Amino acid sequence: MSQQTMDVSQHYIAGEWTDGDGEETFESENPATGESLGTFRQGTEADIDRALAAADGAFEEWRDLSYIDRAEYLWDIYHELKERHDELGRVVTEECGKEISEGKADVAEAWHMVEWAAGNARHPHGDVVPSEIPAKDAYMRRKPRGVVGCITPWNFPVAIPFWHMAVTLVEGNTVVWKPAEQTPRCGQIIAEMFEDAGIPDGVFNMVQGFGDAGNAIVEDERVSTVLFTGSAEVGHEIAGKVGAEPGKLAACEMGGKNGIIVTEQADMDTAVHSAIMSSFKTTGQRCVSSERLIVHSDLYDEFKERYVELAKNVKIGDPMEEDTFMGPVVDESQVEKFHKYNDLARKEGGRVLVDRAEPDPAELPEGSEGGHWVGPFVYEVDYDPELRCLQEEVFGPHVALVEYSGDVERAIEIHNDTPYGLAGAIISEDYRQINAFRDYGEVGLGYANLPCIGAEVHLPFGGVKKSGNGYPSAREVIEAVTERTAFTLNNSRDIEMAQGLSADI
Ligand code: UN1
Repeated sequence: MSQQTMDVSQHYIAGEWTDGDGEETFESENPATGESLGTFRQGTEADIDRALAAADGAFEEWRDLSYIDRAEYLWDIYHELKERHDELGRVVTEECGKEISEGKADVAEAWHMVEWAAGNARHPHGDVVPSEIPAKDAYMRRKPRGVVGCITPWNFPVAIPFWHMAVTLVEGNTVVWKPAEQTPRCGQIIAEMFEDAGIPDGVFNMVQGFGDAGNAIVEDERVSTVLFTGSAEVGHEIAGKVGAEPGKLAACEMGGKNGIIVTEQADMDTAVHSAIMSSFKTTGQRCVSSERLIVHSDLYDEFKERYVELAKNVKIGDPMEEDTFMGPVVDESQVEKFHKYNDLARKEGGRVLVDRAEPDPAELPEGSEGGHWVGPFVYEVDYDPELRCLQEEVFGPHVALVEYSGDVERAIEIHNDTPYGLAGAIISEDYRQINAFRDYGEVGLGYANLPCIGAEVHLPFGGVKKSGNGYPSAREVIEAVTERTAFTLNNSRDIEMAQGLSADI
């Protein structure tokens, strides 16, 4: 039965929609209004167990298909994502609150990833390696690892599931996926797409739910790789657990306290626009959003004036409207965290420049009383490595301006002074400064004269330091979901060995 006709949406396990084991349900909520978007079954450990058994059982047959046959299922989904671009973009916006151009971009990013993964099926999948011995062929081949557990966040509820799953499936693994509890409807629609594409039963399984369901995936011995994108707290816990089990892998991409350096050689328009985009798009809720702007004293006052002017005026409003710049944050816990960090910044000596933290209800859309609304909070603070407001991720439109003087090395030092290292940017017309940041900026994703958001899917996406261990995304995910076999073949009857080793007995 189609999921759309059910009162309570189900899990998709072993090619069937099922209520699962538990009695409990939860609601998906529109963060702009608080309205319910549907009721969903809450997955239990027993549901995860069944899903893993299905994935495990389906693995051998799926693995034995050709890459190209496996990719065919993904091509169907690619076309469906494209055809339903506007409609799905609206679903994304309705469920996670980001404004509509971003809702649609989320869907586009998903099909870009599917295109990359499915197209990759016709590319070489290994290396031919020279041998010391002329009669020997040597090469590296990839093999799927088995059952892959995917745990994805709400802020890219369509794109990130495909970052995890598209390459993973084309490589011949099977999947158990837990969508974010804030965006179960996107999870359900994606599961329907896999069903419509006719993917063999058990190859793709989706269980809705919370942390306990995610944990059941992480801890199960049938899972060979865990892919996680989300908070640092959960990611570090997963990495710790999985790391303790030999043979199992985790690739986790977590948050950041991302910074933008504006040097004395910056073009001011580029600086101001890059900073505004990086701090306020998605209402500051990208893992790559920038919460620190490190600006040279020569142009600090001018930058501050222009940035503050824009921050005071960006449109907070109905995320479904094309001219809205920022919508709500996803839920009340995000609102509380944001206010808590704004208070902390004040306590730590932050001088507030823009305080739209509680936006005027007059500027908000109808029904906003039930929603989760915040707005830009911008302050300047004297750099001090002890300040928590410069170290800890807020995940909201909370931005510190920090003035520096001296050379670019000083800016990079301030930039690197956080436990994180996901994304960062430098705004400068001087290639030497740019290259210094490229070489010494502690980031997985570096940008010059650009916002530090908006990575393309075929680039490696992941962080250094506490921002990640591994790349649960894009091109690099292949490393986490495949085994490498170094295979050598002797074309002669003589056994000749490497390093001059004799085979004489
Ligand atoms: C995230 O915020 O978790 O680079 C992912 C970007 C997007 C992905 C962001 N392509 O902004």
